[in-house]
Amino acid sequence: MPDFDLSQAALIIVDFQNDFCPGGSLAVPQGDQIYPVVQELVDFFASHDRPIVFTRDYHPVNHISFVKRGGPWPAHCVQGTSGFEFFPQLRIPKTAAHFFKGYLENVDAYSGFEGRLAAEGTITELTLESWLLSHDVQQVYIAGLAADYCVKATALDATLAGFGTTVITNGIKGVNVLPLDSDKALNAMKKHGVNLMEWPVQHG
Ligand code: VGL
Ligand code: ZN
Repeated sequence: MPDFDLSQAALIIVDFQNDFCPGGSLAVPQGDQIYPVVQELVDFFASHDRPIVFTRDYHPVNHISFVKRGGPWPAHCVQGTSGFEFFPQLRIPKTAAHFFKGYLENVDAYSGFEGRLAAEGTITELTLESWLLSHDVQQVYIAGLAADYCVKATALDATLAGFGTTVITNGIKGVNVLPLDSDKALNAMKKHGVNLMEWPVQHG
């Protein structure tokens, strides 16, 4: 077990959804392989009673980022489809907070900090930044998909908002539209003050 001061830390799991995993419509190569690390992170933060946040793409069928609208991506994470759902094996604590993003037809959003709290079947006005601050969070640990898009955007926004930010390098995978995109993303994050950490997996 890693032993560091978690007393003001939260975990953010970015977009670990079926459509970003092998078999999904916008599959991140080996996206499913982050599962053991993600689950251990979730269980570790849960066992220390620390806040856990899940962000998810929640796109309408006609979302602006889709190819049919002139955007760069195939349709993915569409509201009401299985592609939107979490990676099936993932066990999610009941106390976790859920943030949805990209839910308006004409607005795309990569960063979880552009999301809003989804609670009791509705999307509220509450931003991730306000939610974290109201839970006295000063450090965030981030894993999920995709390293070169939503993880990167979330980590950069976290540092901009003043959170100590650590990305778990073995808990992310990139789309790599170009082969070096994930390496570039890691370098950009480092340059902006994001810490990179490999999570010591117990049984992965
Ligand atoms: C993402 C492309 C389009 C991501 C979301 O979660 O990284 N990438 N929408
Ligand atoms: Zn998307």
